Amino acid sequence: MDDRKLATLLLEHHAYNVVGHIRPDGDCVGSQLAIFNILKAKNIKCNIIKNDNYGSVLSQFLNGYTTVDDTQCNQTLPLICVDCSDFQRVGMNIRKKYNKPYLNIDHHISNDKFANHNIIDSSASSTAQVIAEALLHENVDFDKKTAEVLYLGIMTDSNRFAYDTTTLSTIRIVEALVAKGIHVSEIFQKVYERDTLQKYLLLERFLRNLTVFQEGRCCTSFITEKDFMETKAEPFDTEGFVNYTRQINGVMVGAFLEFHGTCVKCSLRSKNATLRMDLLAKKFGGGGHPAAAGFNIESNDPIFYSKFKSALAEHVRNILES
Ligand SMILES: [Mn+2]
Repeated sequence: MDDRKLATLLLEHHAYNVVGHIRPDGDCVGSQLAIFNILKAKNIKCNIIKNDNYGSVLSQFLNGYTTVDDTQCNQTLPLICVDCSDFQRVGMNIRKKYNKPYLNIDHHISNDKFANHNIIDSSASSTAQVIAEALLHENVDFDKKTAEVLYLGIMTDSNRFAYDTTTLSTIRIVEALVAKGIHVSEIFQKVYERDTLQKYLLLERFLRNLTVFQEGRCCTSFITEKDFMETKAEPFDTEGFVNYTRQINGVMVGAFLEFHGTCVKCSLRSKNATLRMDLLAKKFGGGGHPAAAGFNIESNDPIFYSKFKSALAEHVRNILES
C-alpha cells in the first residue's frame, strides 16, 4: 500500500489519463470506469484510454463513456494504471509516451511498483476490490454506477466468487455495493449469459485439443489463429476456457495457449496456491498470482507447445518433490 490515500492522490491534479492492460478483462475495465466516475463526481477530468479492443461483452459497460485512443492521448497528463502487474501491460503506444506513470493501482503479487505512487494489495480478489476498499475506508461517497463497475471487476476476477481470493473483505465490500442498489443478476447476465454460437464452435475445437499428462496432474489445450478465423469467434470468447483445463478430476494445474501467428498467449491455473503459477509464468516473461498467472511471448518455434508442456510438467514435479 502507498503511504498516501487514494482520495488524496486523486485530488492532486486537475486532469488524468486512466489506462488498463491490453487484452482487457472485466477487472481492468471496471477499475478504469470506477476511477473515471470518482473523478467526474469531483469535477476532475479523466480520459479513459483505449489501448485494445474491448470485445462485445465489455463494450456494453462502456456504453455512455467516451474513450481516447492510446495513439491520440495527451501525454502531459498524469497517468493512472489499473490492474497492470508491470508497465509493459499497458501496451507499446502508452509506454512510448510515458517514462513513469503517476499512480499504479493493482492486486498482482508480482507487481513491481513501477509508478510514482503505488496502491497494491495482493490479498485482494481484484483491482476493483482495492479501489472499493479504499473508497469505503476513506469515506469517499460513490454512486450506483460506480458500484456496478466495481462489482463487474470483483465478480469476474474472483471467477464468480469461486477463488480463494474471495475473503471476508470481498464479501463485505460486495455488501456495500449491493447497498448502493446494484442488481447482481443483471451484471452476471451481461457477462456470462450472452454467449454466441461462434464461441461454442471455438470451444468445441478447444475441447478437442485437451490433453492430460504427467500422471493426470497436468492438463493443457490450445487454439490457433486459424480456429478464430474459421469459427468467426472474437478474442474475448476464450474467457473462461482455461478453467476447463483445471476442472478435470485429479488435475492440479491447467494451461490454455492461444497461438496468433508468432504471438503466444498462455493462461495458467492451479487448484492450489502452493503450485506457484506466477513463478512458472515468470520463466516465460509473465506474471500473476500463485493460482492464476499468464504470459505473452513471441515465438516461431514449431514445437513451442510441446516444450511448454515439458516445462509445465517439470515445474509441477519440482514443487511436489520439494
Ligand atoms: Mn485483476
